[in-house]
Amino acid sequence: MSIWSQLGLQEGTSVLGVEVHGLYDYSMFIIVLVFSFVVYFLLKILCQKLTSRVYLDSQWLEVLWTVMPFWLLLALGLPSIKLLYLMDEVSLPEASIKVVGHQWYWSYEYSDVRGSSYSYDSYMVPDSAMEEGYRLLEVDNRCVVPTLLTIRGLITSDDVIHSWAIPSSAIKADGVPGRINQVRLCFLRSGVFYGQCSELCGVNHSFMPICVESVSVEVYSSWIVDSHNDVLKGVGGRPESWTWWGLLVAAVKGVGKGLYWFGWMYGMFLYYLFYYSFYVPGKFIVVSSLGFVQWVIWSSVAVVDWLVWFSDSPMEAVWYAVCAFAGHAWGVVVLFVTSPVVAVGRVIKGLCGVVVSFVCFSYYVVEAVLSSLSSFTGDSFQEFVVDNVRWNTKKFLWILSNRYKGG
Ligand SMILES: [Cu+2]
Repeated sequence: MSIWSQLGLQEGTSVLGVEVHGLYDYSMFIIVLVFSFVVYFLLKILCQKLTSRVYLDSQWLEVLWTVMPFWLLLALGLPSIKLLYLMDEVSLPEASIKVVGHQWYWSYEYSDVRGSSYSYDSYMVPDSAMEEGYRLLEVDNRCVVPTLLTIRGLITSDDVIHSWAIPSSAIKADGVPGRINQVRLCFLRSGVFYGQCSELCGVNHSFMPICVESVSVEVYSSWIVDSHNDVLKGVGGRPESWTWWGLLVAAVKGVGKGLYWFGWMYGMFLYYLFYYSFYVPGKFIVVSSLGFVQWVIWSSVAVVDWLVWFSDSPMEAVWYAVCAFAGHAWGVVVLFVTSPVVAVGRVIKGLCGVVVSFVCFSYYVVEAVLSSLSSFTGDSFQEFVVDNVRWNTKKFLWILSNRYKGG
């Protein structure tokens, strides 16, 4: 959360939070640079003795102050757009949490584990009941999420438009009645993270804070299964209602499905492996080298032929070579004179080839610069996140399956 006299953003608590923090620092660097530049010249102009009052125009200066801002704006805009699109990406979540905004409290619903629906309301703790925690930010029931596990947040509203926001993890999504917005909840560490409703929703808009508690996967899975068990017991159901026969059928079905998917994935893997490792490069090499090899062979034969001739009768061979070159040059002139359309067509074709290669090359360079620009986190950090999310996912599914068995 923010503290008094804090400059800059809160420390990131999700990958996107860290990325947004990086983007902020990066943008501030450019902005401060531009600002200092402008202030320097402003002062310089104010303090000078009008030595340039007859300076009328300068082409290169015009070009410079058009091109430089263009590149600066591109450097600011492109990484920002890339992050904006990444924010909408919810990749393969393990579970969903439904967040519903009300006037003026939030409610959280966990309904994709055990087939039951476990939900509760989250009200702000009023000053009179406050014992510890932060004023106007603490709630009676926090939204519980697992650490380093991908969870999907589904955000909607029951009455007017609200907005569910956690600044430190770069989450902000409007809760619109009749619509569902989704965000990715993947916190980097355990802790309590605060936010506030960010869409004016009525008189108590300032008093419906968001408080997320991120706990380890073990704690989360036990908590969610226990809560669902309580719900199921409450409605008279048996939480561990399973039979050996049902388990056997499910196991056979599961194994069948697994085999099918495994076979399919393996088939696709082999197909793409072959296609991209052998077929595409092979085709490229054969097609591109065939013409070249042909040209090299014919040219070598012609050169050797000519050398043999040269050793026999040098004058004749040299005279022939000169005539051949002159003939070629004459041929080009004749082509331009007799059929100018064909000649111009060939020239345009050649020029188009050059332009296309240049555009492709520039595109790849820009692409490389972009991908290096828009990531403000290092490789080791990304590896850490990916490894931990993968490990936590396994752990989560393993704990859940054990609990389903009634263990
Ligand atoms: Cu609000």
